[in-house]
Amino acid sequence: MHVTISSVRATEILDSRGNPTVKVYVELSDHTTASASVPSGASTGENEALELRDGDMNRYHGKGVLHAVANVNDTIAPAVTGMEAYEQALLDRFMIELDGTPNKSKLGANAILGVSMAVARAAAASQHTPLYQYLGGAGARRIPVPCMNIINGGAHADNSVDIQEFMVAPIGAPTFREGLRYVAETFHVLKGILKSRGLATSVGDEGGFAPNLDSNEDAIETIIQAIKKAGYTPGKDISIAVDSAASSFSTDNKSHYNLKWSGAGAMTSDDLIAMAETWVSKYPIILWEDPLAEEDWDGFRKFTQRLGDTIEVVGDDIFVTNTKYISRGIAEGTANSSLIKLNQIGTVSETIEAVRMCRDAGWRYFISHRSGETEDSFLADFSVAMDGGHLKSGSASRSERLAKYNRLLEIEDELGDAALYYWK
Ligand code: 2PG
Ligand code: MG
Repeated sequence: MHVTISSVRATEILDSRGNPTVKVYVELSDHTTASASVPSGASTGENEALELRDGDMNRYHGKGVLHAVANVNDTIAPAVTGMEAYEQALLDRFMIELDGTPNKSKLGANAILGVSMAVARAAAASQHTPLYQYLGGAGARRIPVPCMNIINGGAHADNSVDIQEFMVAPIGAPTFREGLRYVAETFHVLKGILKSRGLATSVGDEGGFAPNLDSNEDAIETIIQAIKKAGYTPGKDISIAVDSAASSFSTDNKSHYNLKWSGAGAMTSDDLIAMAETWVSKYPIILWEDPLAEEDWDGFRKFTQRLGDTIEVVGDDIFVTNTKYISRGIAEGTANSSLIKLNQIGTVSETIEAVRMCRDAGWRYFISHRSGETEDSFLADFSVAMDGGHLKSGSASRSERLAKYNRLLEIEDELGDAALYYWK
């Protein structure tokens, strides 16, 4: 059956930080309708696809997205109307060519991705198939381990912690639902511990607490205390994942760093690697993202040589979900996993290609939200479709974070006995 795109329309909405973003509505020839909203990062990689912002200082301090909206309504919509709705790869390829730049800077990755996601969702609905099955096939039945970011630092919070994210991963839970409970309970216990120490329990951009701790290491020790107090065994029930987002405290984007917020001061790549080795030997850390800055390819490789057999080493800002950089990483042994963010590359199909490249190389991949999010839960379905095994969608507060976790609960219920959940 031929189902075609009959209309596409975009509008400007606000994300979880109160900044404008793009929402796209699609209608198909069989009258199916769907919409999708685009997320936005704060600690962005230099080589990400371009997020088109108006720069008009009279609106939202320059952050408006009316140009991106107009690009959808005036350029993309007329061009894709009449195209096959089920041919996601062709649609995405067509939009990439319509833009014609290497980083989607003409139409904006926010414009293109909104259409790409909305069409995928509409196509799934048109086939009466859940989005995770439409994108992942009948075998899509593994629910990812939720890596819940319960202490926020770096560019996501105004506190004394340099490392951007400290996540808890319920690796020993029997199901996603139970895993989510393990880490949500840990989040609540952590709140009590912070309170008892007279520390702030207000939250950062991703819903984790953002206290002024004594040191970066204090964050890990406090989390371990919370895991135990919640009745779980660190390393068995719940392990720890870290995202340094090291570009945000690098002074040259290469090999020099300044852990400025905590006051720990200047460090080299080698110092950071040595610190990580100590932490990994002392604490139940299973994953470390962006331990070094995005141009520190040598440092990254050294880090992976030293710790890659023990933990998952994830590149985010260095790979920006782009097969060009991931392939270099694979060739050079830069990491053993890539972060996967839809808006870093700008279409659903290219994101799937990045995942495929990781899988083919025996790498892992870590599906991720952005620090600026919306109530859209596309990511939850996407993570199940990609069989990624783990995702990060922030903490157990802020509804834009929970929208994804709640959708995963729904998917697990829907799959019933067919659902799989495990850390590997
Ligand atoms: C990251 C992300 C998401 P941002 O660094 O991994 O947690 O942050 O969206 O700000 O890039
Ligand atoms: Mg990151």
